[in-house]
Amino acid sequence: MSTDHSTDSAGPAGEATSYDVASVEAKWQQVWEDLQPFVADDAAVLAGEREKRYALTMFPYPSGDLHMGHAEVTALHDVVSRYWRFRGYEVMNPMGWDSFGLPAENAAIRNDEHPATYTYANIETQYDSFKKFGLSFDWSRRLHTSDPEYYRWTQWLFLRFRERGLAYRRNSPVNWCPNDQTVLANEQVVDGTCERCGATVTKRELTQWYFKITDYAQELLDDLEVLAPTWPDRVVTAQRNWIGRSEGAHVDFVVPGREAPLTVYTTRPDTLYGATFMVVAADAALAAELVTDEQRPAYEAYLEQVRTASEIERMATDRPKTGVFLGVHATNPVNGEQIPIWAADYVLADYGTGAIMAVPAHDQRDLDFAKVFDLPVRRVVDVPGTDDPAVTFEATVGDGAYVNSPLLEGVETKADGVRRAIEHLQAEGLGQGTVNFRLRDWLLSRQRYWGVPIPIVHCEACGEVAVPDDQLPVTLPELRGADLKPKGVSPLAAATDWVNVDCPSCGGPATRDSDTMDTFVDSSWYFLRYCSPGYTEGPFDVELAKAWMPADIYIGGVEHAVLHLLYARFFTKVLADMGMLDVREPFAAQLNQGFVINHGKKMSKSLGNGVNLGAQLEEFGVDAVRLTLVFAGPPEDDIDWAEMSPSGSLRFLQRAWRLSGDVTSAPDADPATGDVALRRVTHRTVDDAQTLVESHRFNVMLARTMELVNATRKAIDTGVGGADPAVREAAETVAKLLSMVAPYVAEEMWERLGHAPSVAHAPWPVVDPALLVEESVTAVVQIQGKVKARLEVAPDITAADLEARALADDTVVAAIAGREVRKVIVREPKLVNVVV
Ligand code: ANZ
Ligand code: ZN
Repeated sequence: MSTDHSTDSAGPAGEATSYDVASVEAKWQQVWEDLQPFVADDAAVLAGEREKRYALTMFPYPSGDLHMGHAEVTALHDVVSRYWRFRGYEVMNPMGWDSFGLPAENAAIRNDEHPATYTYANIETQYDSFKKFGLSFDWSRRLHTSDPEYYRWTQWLFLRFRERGLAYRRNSPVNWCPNDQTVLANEQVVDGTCERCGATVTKRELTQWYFKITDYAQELLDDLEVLAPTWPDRVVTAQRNWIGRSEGAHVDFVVPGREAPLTVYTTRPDTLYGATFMVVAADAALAAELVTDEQRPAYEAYLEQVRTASEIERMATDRPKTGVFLGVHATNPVNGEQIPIWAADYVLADYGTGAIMAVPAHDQRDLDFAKVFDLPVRRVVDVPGTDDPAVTFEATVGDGAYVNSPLLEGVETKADGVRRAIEHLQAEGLGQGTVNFRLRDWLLSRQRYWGVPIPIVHCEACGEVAVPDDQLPVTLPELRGADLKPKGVSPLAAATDWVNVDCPSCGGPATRDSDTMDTFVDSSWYFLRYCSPGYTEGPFDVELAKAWMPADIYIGGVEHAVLHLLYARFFTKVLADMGMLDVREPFAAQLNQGFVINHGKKMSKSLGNGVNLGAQLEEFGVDAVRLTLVFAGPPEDDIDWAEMSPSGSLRFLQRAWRLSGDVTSAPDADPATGDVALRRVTHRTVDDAQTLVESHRFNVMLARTMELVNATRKAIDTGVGGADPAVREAAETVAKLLSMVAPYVAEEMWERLGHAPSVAHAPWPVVDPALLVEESVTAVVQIQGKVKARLEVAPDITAADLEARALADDTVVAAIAGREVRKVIVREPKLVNVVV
């Protein structure tokens, strides 16, 4: 590759003033291949020789080659991983592929290729790209979830979960994607549409496998407190909302002529006197049971209408309320009133008890319904400053004095009212205080081909029979040439040779379960397999997992805030209960990167604004692209590639590299004999870099590295000169800091500075505290001649650095207040005057 970005011609001694990016990349790839500098040493961790750090990044789906998003997340991740290695930790930094699943299967169908062919070809492509990208992965731990050696243990885990009552089959209405022809977990339905393809999701009655994640609802919620300090707020909040704990009561309403009462779940038992009707979910079995013969035709017609409505329509709050009277009444337990029971679709069958008491005065949905069907509205809380909802048709929800509620006379707050009401209900045997969760059990079976076969056999005599452990894995049949298009039943069901088996229990004729598992099952434990990827006695070596877990950081996309992270937490808790782990949370800290966008928009095929990673690497080289991504801003922020300057990054890298050619002292020169001013800059930079990397401010760490490059250049050209040992110390520090982001040029510098074999093996610079106590000078920043800020800066700060420091200062930014900066006059090190 030619680098037309090297602006300088030959230097004074006729030496090259720029390096050739392509040949440097080729050279170091080979060295790393031979050295394998990043293989984690299990023995060192087991023996307690070194403290461990487990750096984890979300593993990719093998659909196509790597893109800018992968480049960003892995570039950020590599900073942390390399930094920990420098600091002397034994670092495990593994990578693998989430290689089962719908994306691969759909792409394979589109390209008329077998999913395995497509998947494994893409894995190789991505593997090569990762290597070229110079990442410090431990490739000896590579895994693919679609390998039988891996999914054997996914099946094994399923069977252990089943033994513990945590995996079970039941018949119920499920989310159905008519396009992918498969069921979806609640978590995969986004605003009523399929997360994968966007089709509107409908409901179907099917027998499916579930994981009983609801058994862990409270613990999954409670432990968010533990994670809150080190996990992004939005992830913690999303999980908390998804688990959706609410406190309320079950209240029993007697239905004359029916033995069992009609139980509702309510968060407002204090509004019982205002319950003027009841609503049962139209599609709940209860509605069909309660309806009178006379009302049955009307009910059935309505049910038909509800069934064809999508979940989005049903959940829309502004949608006109519909429903049908079931012909029966219930008795309000606090005042004995007979209130009508209706069926409607705004009550959901699978939440609470699938039935509610409607309090139209204080719940807008109920009020809208009452308005349509002309049902009574009775206010029971007089919220100050509001009018009667029966008149305004605006439900009130605030605190206020209870009215029309003999039991709650004198009570002033909602909290007290709820408490008093629950006490009364419990004392009278009319109800119970209770806790309700929005979280449902995790539906894990899928009617698709490219996944883990469920290791169950169905026998007429014995029922459901687990495939014995010694017969695992139940391998996925190849089905070459078979039609894998979605048909509503798994393609495996048609593979008679595979499906028909002898029952493992009685030996009679039986059939295999033909569903496959949701890919989120695979990714719920891959981080444990990395701890002992070749292990054959179980899913992972328990001792090694105990030694390496938890992952000390998990870096990846915020799109996994709910699904993957919740499932992985669930698996970890179950495995801890099985005695196989001694942590109950898998990921100690988490970082979500922003998106790489282009011209203000998300990159997409239809907009034609995609940026091709391969082309960027061709043009600017790996280091410049990585540096651009990491330098762009805080890791959580989006990066607009159109506003980036990878050519500027490359120019900076060339400048840094030139330092290594200007150092003339010997590799073992004692820095203590060098220039103190430059040493101060170097040591301050290292000290700050530690804090900055640990707080994930990688971009600022790079800015400081750039300042160090400037200071070193100044020392060489107009200061102590290249022979001073402090210049060597500074240049070596630049190489080390840069190696976390731009490993190729860093290696090249390191070698030119007389070291071998790799900067990855170099020790982290030891900060001398004596060099941190620094006489600094106070620089004054003025705007239009008025003093706005004072900065403590090094006496030898360059004009450019001082200007940058001034313009980045929070008070100065605030004082500029978005106005255009016309001119900046710098008198280093004491004055900056900004003209706006
Ligand atoms: C009476 C009431 C009066 C209610 C009032 C609210 C306000 P969260 O907080 O989400 O748990 N509800 C219960 N089951 C339902 C279902 N299957 N489908 C739709 N709505 C249902 O919400 C609980 C509240 O949502 C319950 O409290 C119930 O309405 C409704 F002034 O009961 B409430
Ligand atoms: Zn049998």
